[in-house]
Amino acid sequence: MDGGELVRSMKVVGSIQGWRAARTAWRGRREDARELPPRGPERARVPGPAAGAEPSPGGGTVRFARAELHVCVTVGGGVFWGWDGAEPLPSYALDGGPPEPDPRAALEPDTDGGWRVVSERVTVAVSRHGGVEVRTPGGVVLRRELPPRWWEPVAGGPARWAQRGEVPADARFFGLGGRASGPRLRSGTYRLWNTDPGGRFGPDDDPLYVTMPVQLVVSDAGTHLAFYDNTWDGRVVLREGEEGAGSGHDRPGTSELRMEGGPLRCWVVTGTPARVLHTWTALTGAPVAPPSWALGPQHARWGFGDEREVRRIVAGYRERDLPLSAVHLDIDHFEAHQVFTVDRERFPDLPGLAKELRADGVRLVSIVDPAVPAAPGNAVRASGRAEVPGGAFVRDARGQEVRGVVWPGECVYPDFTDPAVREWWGELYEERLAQGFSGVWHDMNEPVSFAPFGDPTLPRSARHRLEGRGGDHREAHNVYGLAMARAGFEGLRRLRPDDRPFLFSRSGWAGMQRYGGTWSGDVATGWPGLRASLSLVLGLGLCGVPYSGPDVGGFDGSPSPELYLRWFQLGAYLPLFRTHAAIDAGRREPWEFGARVLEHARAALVERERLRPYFVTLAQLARVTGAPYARPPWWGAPEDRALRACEDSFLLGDALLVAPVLEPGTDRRAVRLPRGRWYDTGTETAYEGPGQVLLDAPWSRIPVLARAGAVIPVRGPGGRPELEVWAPAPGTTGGGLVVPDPGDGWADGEIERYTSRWADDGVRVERVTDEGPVAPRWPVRVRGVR
Ligand code: NBV
Repeated sequence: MDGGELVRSMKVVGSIQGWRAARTAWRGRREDARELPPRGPERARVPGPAAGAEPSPGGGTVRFARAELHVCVTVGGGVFWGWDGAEPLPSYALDGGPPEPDPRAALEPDTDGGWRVVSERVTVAVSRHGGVEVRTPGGVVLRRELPPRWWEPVAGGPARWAQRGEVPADARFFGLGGRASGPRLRSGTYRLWNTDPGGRFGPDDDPLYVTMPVQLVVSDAGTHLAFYDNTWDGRVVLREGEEGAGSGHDRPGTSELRMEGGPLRCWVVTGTPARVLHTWTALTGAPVAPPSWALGPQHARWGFGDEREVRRIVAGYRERDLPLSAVHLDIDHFEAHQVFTVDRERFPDLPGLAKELRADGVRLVSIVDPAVPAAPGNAVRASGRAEVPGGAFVRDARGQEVRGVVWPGECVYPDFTDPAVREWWGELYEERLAQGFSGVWHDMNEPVSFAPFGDPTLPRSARHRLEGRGGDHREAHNVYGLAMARAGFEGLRRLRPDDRPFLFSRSGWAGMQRYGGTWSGDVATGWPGLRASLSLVLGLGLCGVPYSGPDVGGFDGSPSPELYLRWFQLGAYLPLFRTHAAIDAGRREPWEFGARVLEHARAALVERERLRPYFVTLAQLARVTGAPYARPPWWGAPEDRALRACEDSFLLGDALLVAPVLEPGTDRRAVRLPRGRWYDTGTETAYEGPGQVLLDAPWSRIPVLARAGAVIPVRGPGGRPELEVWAPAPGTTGGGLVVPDPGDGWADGEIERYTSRWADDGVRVERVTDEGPVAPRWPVRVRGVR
């Protein structure tokens, strides 16, 4: 079948699908109407006045007339509070149990009739009406939550609640998962409900696939992260504050969270951005480092068609001397779009193909969709019914398997919130491994069921096991992708205990970094889509998910050569560097856009490979520290307001400042520099920050600056590792951390610490050890010395 035929056949399938989708959407709506009747009259409640308090480790419980609040400061300096008996567990976000309470923190009466907990890193004050303030040790307020409000249905059922918080007038909001309009989240409403926007999305589309009730807030007073551990549907209304220009009439920034149900509990973590991310990933789990090959260039497309085309693409890279690390096969390699199958006509010998590509240094990655065809002959469905007690699939309140419509037609959905289902599903990856795949790419796991109207997902009344507690899709929806990632990750780890799994997932929630990364999803081809793809990577990184990247070139249509090139140049500096496109979109191979684009795309690919040891270092450091590889420019200087406003560049680790071109017709662009000396890596010209400089951005490269003193591990001539060292500014010193590749197993990388300084004979670089400074392990090349 050629591409045209494929698109046509998809349209025919589309019409049958359309009819089925309409039918399932109606059924879902009927089921919801029966099981989730309208809430009816509600009673509003506020905590009322404080009536007393009892201390407990790390804090205590304050009793109010109509509610109670438990506050606890933990050893890492994280603050937890929960209303009405809400405790840290159970939680899908936390990695194991919560940290221990800080033994030195205790609840004590405050001056105004309230209580407070004073600890080394943070003070929490509870007002006598149930407001909660988080202050720095110096007493500056970082966040003030007003007393919450609940609305309880008179006839029973989950209470809705709202909590309004205030932050300093100068504060800026980031995070909330992957948002296309950021990275700075402007005043507006952001929904917390993982959603496939359908087809493609631009900066105005919200919500998207990964939403999280995680806010990172940066202000002059300090940085904090607030996490409302609640998986239900909700909305966050953000309003940036205004400063009264010294008049003393500042209007604080506000964040109002309204949830449809679930516990009212919150974690707040304070400190520098680095400290905040460290504490956050200590709480929710270390980001698993992808194997080194997954830090190289990757090529995907929906609709390669057959193995000949895959070979043609790989040969195209090789013949043109373009590095390539992996090729991803989409749903078109399945038999009739059914997960865990192979279309043997088009891919007669997948293990053979995988072996052949592997010999060329190219891995195969497979898409995995959660929906399993409901057709009686489907082996996965039969096994899910037979092997999991009670069956593996989500059921409705009357015990019937819930059906949805996806690519293979009518489908059923594994209930990944059941440990037995996760275990069963994980075993299915054996088939993928046997086909020769080295990694997996989870798609459609919001989860999606095509719907001509309403929400394209499962009915809200669908039942889930929720680790044995039982509940419905209102609670399980947002963690469906997270739990699927856990199933895949743990399955792969059991099946190949010596290999670190490579997994990335379209949907997810707080904590997904424990199992892998994510990607942009179907970002619209166009300059706004290019900008949105940077916003997503930066926002997710601040929520603890450091490994992600866009569909380079955009998902749909055909980018102009210029747009493709600029996307490619940005992608080369992002953790997941992968071209991808829809089945009916134009080509995305670097040689399809003319000789000029090919030459510059090659330069970007070569530079990415040269920087591979640096990416390995960043992946290992992310695991240990939680710091994302790609960070907003204010990362090291959150007090610099001009940097806080800067959304068109990012820091790659500590050493590099990357300034992608995000607009057409550009050959120069302004770059805002953090303090200190920075070298344009293209010309080695030095610039002094803080401030703004205008730099050349010809088609051949985007501005990338190196921090003076930086020590960057790179692949030198002949592929040998070397240290690229950028001369410190006179009178200053520098340095950097290097983690040599520990391989694709579970060995922890050993962190090497280097210093750089001027000595009589030039720039001297030393490795710091317990025994004192020693010579670096790798050859050193000094740059930036004129
Ligand atoms: O599997 C097909 C596509 C995939 O190429 C894309 O990357 C995913 O985001 N998938 C969505 C399903 C089809 C969407 C129209």
